[in-house]
Amino acid sequence: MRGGDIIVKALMEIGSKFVFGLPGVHCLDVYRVLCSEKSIKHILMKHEINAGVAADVYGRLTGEPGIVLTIAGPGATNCVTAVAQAYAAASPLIHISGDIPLHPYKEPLHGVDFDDFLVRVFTPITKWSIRVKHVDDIAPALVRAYETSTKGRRGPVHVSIPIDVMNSESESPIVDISKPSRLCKVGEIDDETINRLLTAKRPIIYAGKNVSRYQCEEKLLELCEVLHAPLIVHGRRDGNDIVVPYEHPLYAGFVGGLSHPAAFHALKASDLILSVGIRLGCGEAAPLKDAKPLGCIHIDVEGGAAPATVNKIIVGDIKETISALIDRLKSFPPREPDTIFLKEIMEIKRQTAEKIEREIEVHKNSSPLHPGVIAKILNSTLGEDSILVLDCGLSTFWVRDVYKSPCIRGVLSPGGYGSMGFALPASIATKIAYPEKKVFAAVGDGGLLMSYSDLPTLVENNINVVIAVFNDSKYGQVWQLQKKLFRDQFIAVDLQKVDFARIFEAIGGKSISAETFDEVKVAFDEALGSSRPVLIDIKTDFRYNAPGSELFIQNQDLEIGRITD
Ligand SMILES: Cc1ncc(C[n+]2csc(CCOP(=O)(O)OP(=O)(O)O)c2C)c(N)n1
Ligand SMILES: [Mg+2]
Repeated sequence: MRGGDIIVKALMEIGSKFVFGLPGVHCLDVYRVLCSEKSIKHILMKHEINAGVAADVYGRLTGEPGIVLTIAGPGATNCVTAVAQAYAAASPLIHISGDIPLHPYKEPLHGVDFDDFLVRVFTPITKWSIRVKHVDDIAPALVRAYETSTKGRRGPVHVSIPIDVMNSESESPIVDISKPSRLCKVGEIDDETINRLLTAKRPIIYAGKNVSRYQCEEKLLELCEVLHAPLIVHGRRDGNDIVVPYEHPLYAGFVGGLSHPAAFHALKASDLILSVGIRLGCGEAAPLKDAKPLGCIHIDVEGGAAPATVNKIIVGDIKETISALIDRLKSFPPREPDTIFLKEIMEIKRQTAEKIEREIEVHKNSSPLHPGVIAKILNSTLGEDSILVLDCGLSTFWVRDVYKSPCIRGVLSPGGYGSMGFALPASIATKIAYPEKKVFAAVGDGGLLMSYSDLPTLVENNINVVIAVFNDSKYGQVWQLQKKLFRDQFIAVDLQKVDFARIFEAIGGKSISAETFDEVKVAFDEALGSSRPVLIDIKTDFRYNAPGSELFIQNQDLEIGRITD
């Protein structure tokens, strides 16, 4: 067996069904095997960053590592942004790259001066980065890669395989590859924990992205219902880390760099926080400092340095631990809900939505279209069978603020790393992971210009997603920042008017151009009913700042990172 055979066999053993990749000389031996091995489908991406984003999103949605395959040097480094984003998003991903030979000259093809430079590039943005030195070490490395990326806090790993290692024959007769177990213990729930939860007057649940990475939003909501506890989730500018049905009577909203007033009130007025899937030691955990007077009970897949307010840490598999907690709680008489507290939160939630609604209503017939008006149409167009994928920009902030997901996992966004160019490759992976869902991507013209090398991928594979381009010929979000900070002076925010509809037509896709409310509505319905990928090019206005900037509570320290102590 050659290196390529071992890699493909190992991928099959760990259950991989898709590889997002782009070939070249340093990884050609894998492609030789993929020619005949049909149980793994290779999706040819046209830029490695898009391949990496697709693998990240596949991992986020399925809990199984997304696989990205690149050549050495430029192929691998083109993937850096995507891998870093997967790390920030705790997304399981295995990046396999070809690599320069074991003992190269300086400046070899696709290399620089150090034979281990890729290992070093990927070390700070992965859970594990390794250069495999012998063909017999490939299988153990990939098995360990699987285990590392899926255990505890999930994340990306990078395995680089020098071309001479990949192209050599294994001399050992049996290549032992077996999928490692992912079993994680159930967290221990003691009587005191139960007692505290049942006797607190205003407990709330604060949930972070590990809930989503372990696909246990349903269990989380059940826990909220058993405790009559409002749910707040960690959120980002680009969207929330966890998505539950917006109208759920216990869902208050998000806290983070921007906090929804209802969620903020819930946090401040609560007397006990049950935090679930929050990573200790990072900004996500900062709201735990507000846990007063009874402190915080914390459940996650790993421990860490906690603020003094956290007085109980339970480490275990999130789903199993929540289930065990629900079972214990149900064996006691239910706690009495604090109806005044719950009503207050829901009233603030209602009023906030109403304010956003009023602003949109005023602009319903403005031209070019207000991004919020477009976002509102989505509320009546998308449903429980849809996943909305956001990019990063002013227009998608509007969608974030206006769209009310009717279901769990109904919205996907880049997360804290916040890279533009997410929505297109993410929508490709979303449709591959959930072929039965309708997938709708909302992206700015700037975001699409960063990723549009993979528009042909939609057509080639007939991936029937909808790509809605909010085309304002601007880096709208940066224009808004400059308007506020530079007193109406602007630089580097104008974009050439690009006719994306014609570009997509030229690639062989179906396009619709829309400029009015009615045209957009008709276009959305038509596109969502199509069996082909459809791009909708919508002329939009960049002059309306997202409501979040005024209505939501801003915390600069959490938004950008630590500024002051
Ligand atoms: C890779 C990357 N580069 C730069 C930025 C900074 N940035 C954030 S939003 C934005 C403008 C986005 O423009 P567009 O996609 O057209 O959306 P709009 O704001 O116009 O709606 C920029 C440049 C970023 N987030 N990611
Ligand atoms: Mg724009």
